[in-house]
Amino acid sequence: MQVQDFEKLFQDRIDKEVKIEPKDWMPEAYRKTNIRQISQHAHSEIVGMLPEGNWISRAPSLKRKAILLAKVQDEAGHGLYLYSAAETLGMSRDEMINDLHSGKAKYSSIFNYPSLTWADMGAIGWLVDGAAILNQVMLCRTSYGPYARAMVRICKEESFHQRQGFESLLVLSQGTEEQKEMCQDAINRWWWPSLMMFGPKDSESTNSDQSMKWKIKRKTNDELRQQFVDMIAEQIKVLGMTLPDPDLKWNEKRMHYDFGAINWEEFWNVVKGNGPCNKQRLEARRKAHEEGQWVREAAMAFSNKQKVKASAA
Ligand code: FAQ
Repeated sequence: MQVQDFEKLFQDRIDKEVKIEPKDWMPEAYRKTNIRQISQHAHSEIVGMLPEGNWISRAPSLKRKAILLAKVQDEAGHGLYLYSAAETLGMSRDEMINDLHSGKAKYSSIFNYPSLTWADMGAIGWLVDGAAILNQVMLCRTSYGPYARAMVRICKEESFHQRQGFESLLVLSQGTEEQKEMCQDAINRWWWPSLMMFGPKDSESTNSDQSMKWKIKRKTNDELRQQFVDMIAEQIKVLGMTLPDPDLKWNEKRMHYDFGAINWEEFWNVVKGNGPCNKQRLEARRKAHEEGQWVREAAMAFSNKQKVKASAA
């Protein structure tokens, strides 16, 4: 059979909603784009622990601390599921991590913004996890089997993350004047970067067309972004707060909210490594990796010992 025949059979399977599994034939570009997306997703979960990790020791109560700690641990677990899913496509975890540390691999722009106050923990849970969920619910049906299955588990945890964020902001929104201001300020700072999480607008999205054909993505960046705006524009009413967008308005004709222009220059600047915290985030990850070297060595030594024992038995 010619390559074109394989490609046709492959596309037929995708069109029939049959999942692609690690040992199946796949076009090299399908493998590469999945490695790119899944590893970037994994890096985002791991780097994404940093803005919230910053507040674990300063949470205002034991209850809040336990919730935040559990959430940050969940993100670590998500990163590990996703690295495992990407490894099934033939790239080693070491290579992926080297690419993150060298700045070659991307991770979500959102984690390059600072978490300045306690209210940021609520805003991250509500807005950042809220945006992540919409994207990830779609990915539960992505065409690559190991990625889709990882997403099912991840989504269950993400919905708890979003709820705890909303509830934390709800408490602040009903508190003192100072707490209300802190709540509004956090929403103001996280709103626009959250909209950027969905990626460039469709007309600028280099990967979307092919990823939609291969059903890696099921909805475009702009479709998901609109879904997010429609959801949050309603939820904010419960908080009695406002979104920092004078152009946000229900459009009866479109049956969607209209919203203002996103600052794409800021987005690309952050993606290229020049956001407020890019350098700090990568330094923190490199340091954690170096400091964990002895743990990896000890684990390898233990595993080798077990293998020797097993072969002697
Ligand atoms: N940041 O052609 P497209 C989370 C890049 S998880 C940085 O549209 P694509 C959980 C893109 O890579 C959040 N770069 O790309 C959590 C591409 O460059 P490349 C992460 C971005 O892949 C919560 C170029 O721009 N979620 O938050 C961004 O078709 C709280 C052109 O873009 C995922 O990764 C961005 N925002 O669509 C953790 C979900 N957007 O690679 C802790 C999986 C785009 O060609 C605390 N990923 N770029 O050099 C996806 O669904 C997709 O990759 C998109 C982008 C939708 C992000």
